[in-house]
Amino acid sequence: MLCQAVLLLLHCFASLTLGQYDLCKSLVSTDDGAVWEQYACQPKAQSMKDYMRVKVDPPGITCGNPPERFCTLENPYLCSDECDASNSDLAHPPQLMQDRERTGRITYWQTVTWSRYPEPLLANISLAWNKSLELTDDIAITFEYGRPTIMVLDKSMDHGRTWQSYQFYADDCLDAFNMPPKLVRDLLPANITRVICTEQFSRWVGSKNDKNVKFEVRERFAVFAGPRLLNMDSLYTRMESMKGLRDFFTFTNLRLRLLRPALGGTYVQRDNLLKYFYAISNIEVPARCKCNLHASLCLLQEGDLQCQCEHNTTGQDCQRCKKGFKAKSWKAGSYLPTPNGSPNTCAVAGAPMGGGSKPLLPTKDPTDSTTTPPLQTPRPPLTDTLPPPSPTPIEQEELTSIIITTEATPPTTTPQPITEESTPHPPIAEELTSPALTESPPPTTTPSPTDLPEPMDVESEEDCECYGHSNRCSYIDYLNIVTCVSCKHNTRGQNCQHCRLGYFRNASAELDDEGVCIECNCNQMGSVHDRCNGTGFCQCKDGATGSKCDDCFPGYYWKQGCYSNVCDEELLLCQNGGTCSQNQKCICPPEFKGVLCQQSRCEGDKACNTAGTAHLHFLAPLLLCVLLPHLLATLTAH
Ligand SMILES: *[C@@H]1O[C@H](CO)[C@@H](O)[C@H](O)[C@H]1NC(C)=O
Ligand SMILES: *[C@@H]1O[C@H](CO)[C@@H](O)[C@H](O)[C@H]1NC(C)=O
Ligand SMILES: *[C@@H]1O[C@H](CO)[C@@H](O)[C@H](O)[C@H]1NC(C)=O
Ligand SMILES: *[C@@H]1O[C@H](CO)[C@@H](O)[C@H](O)[C@H]1NC(C)=O
Ligand SMILES: *[C@@H]1O[C@H](CO)[C@@H](O)[C@H](O)[C@H]1NC(C)=O
Ligand SMILES: *[C@@H]1O[C@H](CO)[C@@H](O)[C@H](O)[C@H]1NC(C)=O
Ligand SMILES: [Ca+2]
Repeated sequence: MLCQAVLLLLHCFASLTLGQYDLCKSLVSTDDGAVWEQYACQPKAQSMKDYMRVKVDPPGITCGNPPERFCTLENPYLCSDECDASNSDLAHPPQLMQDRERTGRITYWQTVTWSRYPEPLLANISLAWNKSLELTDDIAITFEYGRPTIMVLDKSMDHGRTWQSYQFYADDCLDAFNMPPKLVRDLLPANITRVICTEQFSRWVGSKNDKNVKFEVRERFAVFAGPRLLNMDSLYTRMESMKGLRDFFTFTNLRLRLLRPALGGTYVQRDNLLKYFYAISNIEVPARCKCNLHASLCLLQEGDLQCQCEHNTTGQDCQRCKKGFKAKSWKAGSYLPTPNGSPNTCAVAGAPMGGGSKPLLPTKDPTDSTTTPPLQTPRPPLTDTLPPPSPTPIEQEELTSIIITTEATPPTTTPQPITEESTPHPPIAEELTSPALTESPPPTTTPSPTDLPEPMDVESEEDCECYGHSNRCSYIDYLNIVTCVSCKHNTRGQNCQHCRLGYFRNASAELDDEGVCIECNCNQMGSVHDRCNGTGFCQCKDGATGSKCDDCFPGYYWKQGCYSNVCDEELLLCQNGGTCSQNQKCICPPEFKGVLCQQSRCEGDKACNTAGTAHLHFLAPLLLCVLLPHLLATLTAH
């Protein structure tokens, strides 16, 4: 009965904490007694911002020395904030890109403003780990006052000796990099490692609406594992077979090259350069240590992350055999065959080369208590951010048989907090600076009427040019401009020379034509908003395409908007004889269930014999009871 209780407990822990390739070895009972089985294993995904070293360039790019005032793009007249490096409440040092913001206040690194326009405002952010890492989810960089209109993400795989571009970002890719704009989802599986330029994260949408610039890892994984990453086996299989795929996600350093700040959807207005700068509040890098599938733990030691190598390998990345083992027998572990992979253990010097996927037989009596490792208690997730994309549950039979784990000790060193949390900003009186005369077009967000003097009607006709869309002008003393009022025919602007939002310019009509502005007519379900660009193209939601966003990309189906295919004939095949209905669902034969009919309905040992796991039935409850004292000791010690 006790044994059953422990089994139950094990069950719970296992299903909470174990994913695929989480274990390097386990003790299994066979006809010959208990033996160690070895598996390919990898550490869990973590939030790597905790371990990164940040450097910004050029020197003097961080604001506050000397203290400087800055404005915002949304309201260029409101310049109430100040950056002062000598005052901890008003300083914006680089560490604020990686802090945990425990007080709930958003903290950010900020640069000087673009006061030296037209000289470009350039900044480099270098992130170093001194450890090979593998991305497990999207990199997300959060910009607080608008995303840059041009930037590049670079990576290095050799500790910064050589660099390569990872992704280009621009509001106009052709103009900035002479590259056609692309989306990850447009890439074919064979091209998924292609370096692209994307416009998705650089266009002006307001500084509050979308603050993140991403490097899309999840979307690339989804090409192989399906939209919800359910078919991880397929991804892991590709990792082994597709040249360059694993390396594509591997890095030791990252570098952001910021080349032009947010401009607020228009061009640079030279008379108010205090609203142009970069501000980053967070850099999220979800990744795992690269340990060549030879370690399930990666710990901070002497300031650096280190794989805790198994399979008689050693080195920071478990990249060679331990002393006393044949150097030439080293091989990275393999994800194949699924689900446990191959450990490719190092061969003892003097012994024939081996390894492969065959489990190694034990050399010691596992019941000898001195060699029996303690049960590892479940580690709490290290981050509260993105979960590792490894949802494949371990088979039930396996759970009950896997007891054991690595010999490594749990982390004792935890990352130090980077800075002391500074106290919140004291409220600063809002203040208007002297008004700036804007070059046309005027900003779409005008200062609130209560802040501005009333415009006066203009009597003289001569300054009032409205291209026939209005016959009335106002003089705004405050801005010293004459502007048309009540522009008709869906026009707007100082001279009614622009189209209202939601309309675009009719190329074949003169400026004074009543039909000069054509309605965008964006499909409500398919587009992000009802505005379009100068040639009538709407901005489409994920999956939608066409000038009005009323079509779907391949791999998506239309149902009041575009949704990713649940199944198709290519990558998302319904399994076990299921048929795909309108790309929306698999119709499964009665014995199978799951999105892709991948799961058998029969549970447990009710006449469902799956090859490969059969030997695990040999697990003797006796073994568990032998280990019970250890289990209980470990459990109660926490
Ligand atoms: C950023 O890094 C690149 C590549 O090393 C270098 O060419 C450039 O001068 C750097 N820019 C700044 C502002 O330091
Ligand atoms: C990087 O890590 C290696 C291995 O842990 C260590 O020997 C080396 O000193 C580290 N280098 C730096 C610059 O921290
Ligand atoms: C994908 O690669 C093929 C050849 O490898 C090429 O013809 C095609 O244009 C590529 N597609 C994209 C979207 O880069
Ligand atoms: C590693 O080497 C040690 C010492 O020779 C041996 O006891 C152990 O079983 C080996 N482990 C593996 C996974 O081969
Ligand atoms: C564009 O302008 C031309 C010339 O005035 C006019 O004939 C045409 O109808 C306009 N197009 C639309 C879609 O309004
Ligand atoms: C509008 O967008 C379409 C599709 O993205 C593009 O081909 C066209 O050049 C754009 N027009 C302008 C004026 O930006
Ligand atoms: Ca922060």
